[in-house]
Amino acid sequence: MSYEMILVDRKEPVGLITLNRPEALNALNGKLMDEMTKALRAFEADDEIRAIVITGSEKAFAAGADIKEMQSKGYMDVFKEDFITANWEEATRCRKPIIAAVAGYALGGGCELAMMCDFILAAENAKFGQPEIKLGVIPGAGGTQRLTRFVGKSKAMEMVLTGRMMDAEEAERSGLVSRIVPTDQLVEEALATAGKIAELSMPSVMIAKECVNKAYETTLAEGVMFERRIFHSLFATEDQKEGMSAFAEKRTPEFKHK
Ligand code: CO8
Repeated sequence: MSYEMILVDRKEPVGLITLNRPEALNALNGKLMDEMTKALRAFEADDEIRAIVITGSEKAFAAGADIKEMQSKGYMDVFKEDFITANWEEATRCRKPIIAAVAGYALGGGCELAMMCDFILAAENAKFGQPEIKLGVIPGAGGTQRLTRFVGKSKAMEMVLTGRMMDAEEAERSGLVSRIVPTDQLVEEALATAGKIAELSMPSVMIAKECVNKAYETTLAEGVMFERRIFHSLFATEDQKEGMSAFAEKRTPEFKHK
């Protein structure tokens, strides 16, 4: 499949999607999001791909939804097309792990897209923000909800109400990103991290992701019970036998991903 606004690389067992609209700091327009949705679906269906990295350029992961594309829309336009659910939420539907590798600006929809991924690796030059308030709107792809869960009410409220950006240090301190890496090593480090995950048993990885995500959607008691039942189910996999036997035999496991 050929794409115009993203680059897609199969680096088995990792799939790499690079947002590639440099003239607009990777502003996320409908076409780019359609392409990303297709690329994510293709990786999801590809048995040789077991983890995904989404990245942008050194200057911008993405400077938000495309303001010029949105500016003339009216209420009935956005209501009728259910702007944005159709092509913005694929990252939240993927069952394979997705790492957002963020350098430069991750603003508005760009920050929201990064937060839809399973975790964010930040380059030293990363800047996160929800500046929609300065445009006379508010975040529309989950920013008010996900940012608040990541960094807590006070910081989320300040960022959403003022549009102030957070640098990588503050983002790490606040729990928005898992770690900071040198800017010129970001993609390499994200691919290496994704590669390590992809070596592990795929059913365990997919199920672990489901369990962590469940923590956002349920009570502690229900979440713990969900985890326990799912934990039990992994004893039906060949990989559980292999993983535990390999430990006992002091060798590296060879997971079959089943
Ligand atoms: N949309 C469209 N074009 C953009 C965007 C954007 N979000 N961001 C940058 N660009 C364009 C600029 O217009 C400029 O184009 P041109 O050269 O044709 O004038 C080019 O990218 C380079 O940008 P700048 O010259 O502004 O670069 P600077 O280095 O001076 O500044 C900034 C970088 C600070 C990132 C600045 O570009 C900026 O403030 N951008 C807008 C950030 C913003 O407000 N983002 C939020 C957008 S709204 C949003 O994301 C809502 C999400 C809701 C859900 C999604 C619905 C679809």
